[in-house]
Amino acid sequence: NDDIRDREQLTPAKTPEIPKEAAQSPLVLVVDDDMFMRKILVRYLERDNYRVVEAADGMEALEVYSKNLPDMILLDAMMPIMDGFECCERLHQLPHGDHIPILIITALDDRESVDHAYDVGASDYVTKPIHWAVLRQRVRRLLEQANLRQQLEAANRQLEVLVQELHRLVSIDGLTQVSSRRCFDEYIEQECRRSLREQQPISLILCDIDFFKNYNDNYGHQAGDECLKQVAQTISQATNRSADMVARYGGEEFAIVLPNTDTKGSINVAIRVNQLVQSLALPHAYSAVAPNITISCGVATILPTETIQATDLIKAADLALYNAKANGRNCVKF
Ligand code: GH3
Ligand code: MG
Ligand code: MG
Ligand code: MG
Repeated sequence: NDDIRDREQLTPAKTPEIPKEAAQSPLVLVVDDDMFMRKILVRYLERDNYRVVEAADGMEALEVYSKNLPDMILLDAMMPIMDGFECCERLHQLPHGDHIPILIITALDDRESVDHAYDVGASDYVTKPIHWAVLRQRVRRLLEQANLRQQLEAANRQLEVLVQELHRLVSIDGLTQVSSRRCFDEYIEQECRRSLREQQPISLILCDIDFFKNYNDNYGHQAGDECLKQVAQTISQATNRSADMVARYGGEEFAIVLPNTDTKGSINVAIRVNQLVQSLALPHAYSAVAPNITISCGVATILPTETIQATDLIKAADLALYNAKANGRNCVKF
């Protein structure tokens, strides 16, 4: 029953239109223990411009597959030692094998065999004697589907890269490379909720550059931008826990979120930040407080409750910053 239904089709007058011109035509693995059957399949496929590799049994199929990584497989069901069903299952477990299209070719057309073929992951099923017109369309269809799937996967990977890039763009402040305001807003809410659950204090430091308008007006906006970058970097260096977040809160204001940090700890961080910025020694001849760039810091700590939350923490830090400005600048207020 390994016969061909229409032997005349072996030598058709018409030139085949399958497949289209491609840089490299698809590679098909033909697995059949019947050499005659194999040769006919190979001939048909080659006539349709496919490249073909062969295997005479299940074990050989696994080897040839791994060596050549074909684009699809025509797999005979009834073979000694390892039948097509087991071979199909094993092929899917090989590297790159999970989505390989497998077309099972068999004389078995009882319901159990058909179900078995699909259960072990065959893409499709054709019965012997082979109807070549149907087989070639199935081969083409399966290769098209596999191709579409690959394109879809590639598009998905590109999309993932774009989403990551987009996420980076909205999370990081473009000028200073610290976290963005948007990121800060999300993070402080999230960490306040965590602090509430874990009954831990959370602190916030708001830093504002002193007399920065004067700096811009006298040194120029570009020098101002450069100064912002350096101050942002310095503030980042002053924090050391991975949960600490430095963000650009506004134009020349930076926020430092300090989860699990009490008043004493956060004041220490603020003092360190204030001193590090001073020791940067960026000249600022137009500051009324020092001959170099300085910052004022407002510190606040809360132990969140159902009613005391992120907005209260921000309000308190903002008020402390106002006090630091009112108290002569270049200082830390709580
Ligand atoms: P104070 O000590 O009270 O904070 O005085 P100040 O001059 O720093 O405060 P003010 O809020 O009046 O000025 C802030 C300035 O920060 C105004 C604006 O030109 C400048 N600024 C805000 N964002 C940027 C920025 O992205 N780049 C530059 N170069 N300057 C900025
Ligand atoms: Mg067989
Ligand atoms: Mg300001
Ligand atoms: Mg300022």
